[in-house]
Amino acid sequence: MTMNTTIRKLPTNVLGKDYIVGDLHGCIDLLERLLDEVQFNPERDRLFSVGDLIDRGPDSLACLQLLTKPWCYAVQGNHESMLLNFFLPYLQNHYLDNLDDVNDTNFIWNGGDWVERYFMLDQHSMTLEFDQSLLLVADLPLMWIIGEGEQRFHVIHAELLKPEFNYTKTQVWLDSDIDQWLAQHIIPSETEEGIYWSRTLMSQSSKKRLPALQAGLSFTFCGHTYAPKPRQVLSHVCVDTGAYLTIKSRSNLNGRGYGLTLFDVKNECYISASYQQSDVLWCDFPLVRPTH
Ligand SMILES: [Mn+2]
Repeated sequence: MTMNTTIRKLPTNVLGKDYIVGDLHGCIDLLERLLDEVQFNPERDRLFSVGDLIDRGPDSLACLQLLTKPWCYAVQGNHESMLLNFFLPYLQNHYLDNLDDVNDTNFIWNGGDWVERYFMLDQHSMTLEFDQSLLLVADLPLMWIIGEGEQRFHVIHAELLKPEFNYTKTQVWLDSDIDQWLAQHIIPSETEEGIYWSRTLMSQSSKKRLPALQAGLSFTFCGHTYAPKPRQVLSHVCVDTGAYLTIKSRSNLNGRGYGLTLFDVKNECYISASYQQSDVLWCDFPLVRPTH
């Protein structure tokens, strides 16, 4: 169930920089380190979140409160979708009998247990600050389109795959399809869920090699499927590098890679911060463009 099926558009940022942040999952402190490092200017710069702001990490509510900032834009991830499904009866009735009644849902098992902190049993409701954030989540679009022509890019949570995708005949949605969705204010229902759930392109288990570039599709920043570093597949640029994984020391995370990634669209580079390193890592990431 999705509360909001909209697709929204913004002009190119001619004054400042646009940054894309990977799946936050509550890791607000890593984001603060990164914004400090790039000297983020809230007057001129913009921050785009690929969704999954909540669950698993230390402070999900603080991540949702980013949505009150005029410089922050986000899309709905599958975790926000699960949150909305979980609270759908509450959004309609403004009454919560008991959180335990719904504790067997996927939402709680996937890291949503943080919401229990904001439950007020005696009033059969959530706290005011939680309610305010929940309404902001319900208003999130599934996709942002930014700019025109060569400057254009998109922000989604997962992938822009057509339902009939297979590896021999590449089928991803193109700018022309997306422009139609925008004009009609709707994303086709058979596509909508894939935009925040699909892992076909980014799945590490996939042995098939797909080209970086898809003609006709502008750069599309996404998250959802983590890897040690960002990567480009069919014009999708996945910036989820598993921020929450670095909370606990894990042997397979030794060495650089993993953490929270902040991508600078204009300069085609990114920085990443992890709970296991005190310094941040800067890397160039030249996007693959069509050759003329
Ligand atoms: Mn996700």
